[in-house]
Amino acid sequence: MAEYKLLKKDGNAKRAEFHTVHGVIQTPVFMNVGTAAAIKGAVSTEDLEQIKTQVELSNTYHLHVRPGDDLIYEMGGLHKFMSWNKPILTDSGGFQVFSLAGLRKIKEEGVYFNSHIDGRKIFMGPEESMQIQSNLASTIAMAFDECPSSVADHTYVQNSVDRTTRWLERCKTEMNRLNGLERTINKEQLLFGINQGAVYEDIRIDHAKRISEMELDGYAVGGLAVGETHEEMYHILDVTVPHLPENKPTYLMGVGTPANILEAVDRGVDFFDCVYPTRNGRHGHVYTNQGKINLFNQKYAKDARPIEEGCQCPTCRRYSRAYIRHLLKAKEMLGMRLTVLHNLYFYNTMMEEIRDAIDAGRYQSYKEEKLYRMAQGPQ
Ligand code: PRF
Ligand code: ZN
Repeated sequence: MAEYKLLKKDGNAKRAEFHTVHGVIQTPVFMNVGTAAAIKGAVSTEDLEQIKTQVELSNTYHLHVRPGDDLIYEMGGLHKFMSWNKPILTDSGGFQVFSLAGLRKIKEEGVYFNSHIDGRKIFMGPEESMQIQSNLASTIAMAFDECPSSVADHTYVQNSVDRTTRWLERCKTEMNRLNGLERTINKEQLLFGINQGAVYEDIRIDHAKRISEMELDGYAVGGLAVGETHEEMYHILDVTVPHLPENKPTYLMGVGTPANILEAVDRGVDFFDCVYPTRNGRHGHVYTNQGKINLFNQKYAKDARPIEEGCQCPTCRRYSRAYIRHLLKAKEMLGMRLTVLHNLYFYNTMMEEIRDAIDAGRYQSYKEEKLYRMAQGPQ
């Protein structure tokens, strides 16, 4: 059984340790996204150990389509397959099916859709998602949910969330069954439920209360950062998080910018994931304490400074903005690798600062200063 030890609260910000079979996660934590069991940008598992990564995140849907979860099961599970022995969280496929797959049909039993790789017809429901995640043998499996559009009407969202709740019950039953099977690689696989409800307070709160009674290992807030404003997102967190169990991890899915993370921590969230640091890095956008800079900009052509003065990441300890800019422009793979390593290190280091600030009971002043500095703009 996993154990969530709440070490300290500073306002609503939580500082905790989450003990799993694959080691202890210090929270608040940013999980590094490796959709298809690889961090995009030629970042290796060895690299992850250099840039303070605590949790790697992969996707059920992508790995099911290619190379197949049965193949990964035969190879001994995702940890062995990618040679990473720390915690792995797998997203359930629900969200990826809705955002990626072509033609799809949502039914009570699950979702029918076409693969984004070869167009073949696939069915995924709560049981299938749990079976795939059990084959992958991740540390934490996510419940199979529907993420309704941020502009869906109240009736649609209410019906969708009711179905997501029924799916969650099926996920829990199936996960318990799978964890009891002899063939299962990780018999202590954990299950996080997902709160939905778009921007409707009443649906969010009611759903949070319902899933809180289900004794899950953690609780995610899904369906945010999908088109609503930042203020709407913060408001939904303000009203929803207080109805989720304080003595369990709270995970805000797919969020976000450094500012989003600072605000969400202040509202009690302690797990995050987002493609921004990797995606932005691949496009030459790198984070500094004075905000993001674009290395394609001509003004960095002869800039001998590292991306961030004093940064201890493998990139900044050795390479200049000018060199990385050249690599990116020449489309050398090394360029993306160096920017992604810096960006992930930046996020992981910010999370470390956040934890230190909560420990010291100075989260408010840390947050305000960090937000102020990042808003100053680059030098
Ligand atoms: N559900 C799942 N994964 C997700 C989301 C969701 O709502 C989001 C929304 N930001 C990101 N990833 N299962
Ligand atoms: Zn750096």
